[in-house]
Amino acid sequence: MIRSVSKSLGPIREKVEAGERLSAAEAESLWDESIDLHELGQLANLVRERKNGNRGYYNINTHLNPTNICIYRCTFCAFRADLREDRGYVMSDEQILARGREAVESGSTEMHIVGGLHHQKPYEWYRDIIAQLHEHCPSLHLKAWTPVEINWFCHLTKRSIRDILEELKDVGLGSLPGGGAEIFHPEVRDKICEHKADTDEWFRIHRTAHELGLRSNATMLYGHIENAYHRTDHLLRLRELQDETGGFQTFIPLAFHPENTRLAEIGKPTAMMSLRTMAVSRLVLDNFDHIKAYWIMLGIGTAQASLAYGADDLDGTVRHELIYHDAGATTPEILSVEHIERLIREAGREPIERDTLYRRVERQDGQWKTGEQIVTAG
Ligand code: V47
Repeated sequence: MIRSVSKSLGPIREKVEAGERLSAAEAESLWDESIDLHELGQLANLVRERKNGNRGYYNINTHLNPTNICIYRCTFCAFRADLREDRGYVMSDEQILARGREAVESGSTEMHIVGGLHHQKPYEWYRDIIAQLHEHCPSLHLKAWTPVEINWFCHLTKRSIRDILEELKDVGLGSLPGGGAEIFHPEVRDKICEHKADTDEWFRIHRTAHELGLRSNATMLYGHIENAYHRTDHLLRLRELQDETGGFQTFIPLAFHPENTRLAEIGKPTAMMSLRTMAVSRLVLDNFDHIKAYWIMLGIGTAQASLAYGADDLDGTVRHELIYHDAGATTPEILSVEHIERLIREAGREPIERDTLYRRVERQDGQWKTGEQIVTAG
């Protein structure tokens, strides 16, 4: 087969091998499709192995989306509903607690909680979801509410970010998930989600969370109307806050799923685009310990391949995911531990069950405990 001549990574390779940081121009150049994807992947893999050795992480987790009713109409979202729509729902306290108990019984160490901004629900409803779950299911780490919700709580209560986050932490909030980031650059953000928490607010909330000792994640929604410049800008903004606080744990590139959204005419990003995004993220975010390949939206095959293109984590077994499945994700709703471990082993990695804070989970006779912190180098 004749392949077109690809551009060499040249000086970028030398910099990465020497452990030096890439400039903005170098970072942007990595999106050029004439740069050989496999060479890029090899370089990302070097960083991945330097930081995380041969480990392939996963956790046992459950999702909870207490309501899909939302005041916002983000163009990429298939999950939201209006109050009067048949598909609109709000979970009762009993249903939420039943989910918590089911999570504990099924061995979950984490509950990932996000949802719509319901205009008739006060801040206290959202706060008490955390308080009640923490009271009745204290072993579950509650990774909950993105800056979009926190910003809404501040708006509802006229209280400061710090005040809200301190209270949520006191009642049981464990960390913040990475959602609501979408694309930070206003040229894109103003077109896809103009009303919700803006970029400065997103960063202010994560910075405050980190100052309060809460760890958090970050995401990037790619494969819609953004381009290489916007994606690079997104990664560089994250790298800057991470230099300042060190509070991010994981970066999760999220492949856009167009079905049932207002951007339905756009095709899904290809596997090649997803692998390139994984590799570029690993190379640019030199101060992030982990890059996650979220199998639910990547598809199982691409997620597994990502373990050789910079990613070190497959997220979890996952239960009750709605946001991507409403947008046409065809992945299963849950993977068994055996299945996820097999995927990691087949990729040549050693499966490690971790908790949300990347501590090794040890299980015996139906019980689990967290062992030592897994040390990430570099
Ligand atoms: O912010 C919504 C994205 C995010 C679509 O922190 C869509 O461990 C693709 O943040 N197609 C929420 N993406 C999910 C999220 C997340 C997922 C997994 C792990 C973690 C973590 C966080 O989902 C939203 C938005 O960017 N999203 N609709 C869609 N149609």
